[in-house]
Amino acid sequence: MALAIPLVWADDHRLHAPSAEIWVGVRTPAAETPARADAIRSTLLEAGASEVAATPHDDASLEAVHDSSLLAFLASAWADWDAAGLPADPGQDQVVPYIFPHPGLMGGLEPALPAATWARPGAFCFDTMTLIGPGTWVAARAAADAALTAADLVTGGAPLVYACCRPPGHHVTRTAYGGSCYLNNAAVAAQQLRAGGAARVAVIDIDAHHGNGAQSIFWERNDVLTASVHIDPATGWFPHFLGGEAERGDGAGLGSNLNIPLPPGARDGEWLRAVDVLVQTARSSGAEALVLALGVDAAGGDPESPLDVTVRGFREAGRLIGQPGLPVVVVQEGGYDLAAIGRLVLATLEGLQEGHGNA
Ligand code: SP5
Ligand code: ZN
Repeated sequence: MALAIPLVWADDHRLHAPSAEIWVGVRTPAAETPARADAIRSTLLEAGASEVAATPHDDASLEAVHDSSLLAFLASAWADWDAAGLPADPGQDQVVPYIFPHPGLMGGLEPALPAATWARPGAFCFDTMTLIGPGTWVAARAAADAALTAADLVTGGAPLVYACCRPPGHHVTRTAYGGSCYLNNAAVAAQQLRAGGAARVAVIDIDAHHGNGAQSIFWERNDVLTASVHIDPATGWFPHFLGGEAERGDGAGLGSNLNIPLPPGARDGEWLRAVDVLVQTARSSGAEALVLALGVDAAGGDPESPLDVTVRGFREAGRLIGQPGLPVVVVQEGGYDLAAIGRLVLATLEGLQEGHGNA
């Protein structure tokens, strides 16, 4: 049976091709590469998926979840870096932060935007691994457009749509980027579903890493439930400072955030029980539509996580998420095993279609 879930695609993802990540001060090979999305696309097309081109959306859709100062920084960061001569001296051709307005530095004072071009990235970026090159903004914008296009299709009545977003997005907060992410595609999609008339939406994040971005963006809101299963950051994994089960939201959003951290080596059984809890929580929250932040880096063999989920596990996760019969916007997040990424995404989408029974 051909895959009935359409693939929303933007060629412009290839314009973002970071040559490295700076990790503990060392230049290491980039894990988040153009080959990832190209591998997923060819697997899905082979499985008979139809392809829809991402359509451009205006900045209002981004401003609903991101500060305009973050958007303005991202849009001009590389051009500013280049204009400041940094590619020639000291010889860094991508935007990398070096000083951060750490809360312990500022003591509660509001940081002003630094005059020096090389000091500005730290005001918006929380790690050293998320580099900006000449095509990063156009690519990140295209990924958000893919998520928005998928959300529009779902608002228009499509039951299940997959957006092949790259670069990924789930680590980005309202004001700060990092974790190989620049714009929070899943949050943008959730907000777009709300604007399209869904009274409540749930973001279910099964990427191996904590979905700290949507957690933060919707922290005080109860119209968007955020729920994430991930490698326990307390066992030594990114994003290190967030992702514990005590984080439940605040104010009106208290109880509308759910984290299920798992230990290294967790396999299908434990992971699927957690996925099921996320799905049941989304269902009982009254969500009328779901956003699935689909990272496949929880798979055994992925270089960026010690979780040990199989292809069958991902298929079953898809089935569980499809079962409530809610419309789902699927947004691509991580997954770094190039040999496996296509079949992991395909298995999840096949499971989703099967569980939904209505694609
Ligand atoms: C979207 C997504 O999955 N982002 C996760 C990024 C987590 N990266 C953490 C990298 C930690 C250091 N890895 C060492 C290998 C350096 N190439
Ligand atoms: Zn991840």
